Amino acid sequence: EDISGRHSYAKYNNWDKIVAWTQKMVTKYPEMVSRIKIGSTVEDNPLYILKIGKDETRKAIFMDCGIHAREWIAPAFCQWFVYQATKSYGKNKIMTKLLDQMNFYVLPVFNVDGYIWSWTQNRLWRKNRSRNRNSSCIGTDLNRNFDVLWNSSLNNNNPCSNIYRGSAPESEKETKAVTAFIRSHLKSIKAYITFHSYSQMLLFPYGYTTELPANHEDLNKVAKIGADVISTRYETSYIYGPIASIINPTTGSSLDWAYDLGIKHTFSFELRDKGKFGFLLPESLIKPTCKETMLAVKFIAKYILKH
Ligand code: ING
Ligand code: ZN
Repeated sequence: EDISGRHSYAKYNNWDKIVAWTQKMVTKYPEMVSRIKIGSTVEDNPLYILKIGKDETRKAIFMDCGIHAREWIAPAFCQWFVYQATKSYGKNKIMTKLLDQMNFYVLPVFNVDGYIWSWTQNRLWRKNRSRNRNSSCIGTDLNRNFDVLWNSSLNNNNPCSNIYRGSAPESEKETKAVTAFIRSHLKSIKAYITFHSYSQMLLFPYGYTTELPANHEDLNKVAKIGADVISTRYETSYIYGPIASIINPTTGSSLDWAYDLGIKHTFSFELRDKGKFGFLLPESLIKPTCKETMLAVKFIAKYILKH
């Protein structure tokens, strides 16, 4: 990958470029963007959230990208989202209305240490980079580390597994930082959206059971329209449904945790593609992927504003 050169929305950006970019966005849009350090990683990298919008008391949507290191299209989307939101404020009617009435909290890279590792050492790394007791294997799967049926027999307890749950619920600094932030903003946060790749799916709770949540009809409707709207741009086909039935039963995920905490609209995107390139999605597909995804995210935001 190209380590030199400038930040670009049409390229994958390494961590240093993303950090510089967060600062640039604050400088460029001081009225609309602020950077919040919610914690740091094992390797002492900062966890930054960009807050887009104007004040605290309104509705908010929390979005995170890059909980898994190798899913590079996800951080690329979070950057694109911030870029489009700020750029179209005052120009695009819908985005202006959204930003006038709600805040977006965007965590562009959740798993910073893993992301750096995927750039420098192992492109297909998934977990974070924390050391494990009594094992030489490294890393916890942050999306199995949340305090939601963490202890179930479904959740993997082998530190060498790619889906290792960690030593305890919220054992990881990254998980703790995110849960603390969400808990302390729970009054305003009306939706939680987490971005992964790949498979082209729009998922919602539950992962931990095949039982349906109380507002299933509502979630299913929003996901259906979200998937439909994605297809309008490039005919990209998405499937949608509850994690447990669409993928498989999964405990300890951020999506279920946020839902059971009380955020009744939680969604997980599996972005492009369906496996031709998989995690190694070519840079030429970043923009189209971001553009179509933006349509669904805007739809969800509009829905949240109305309800
Ligand atoms: N897939 C997700 C994973 O963590 C997922 C699927 C999403 C499960 C949300 C639970 C909640 O396994 C990828 N590709 O990481
Ligand atoms: Zn993932």
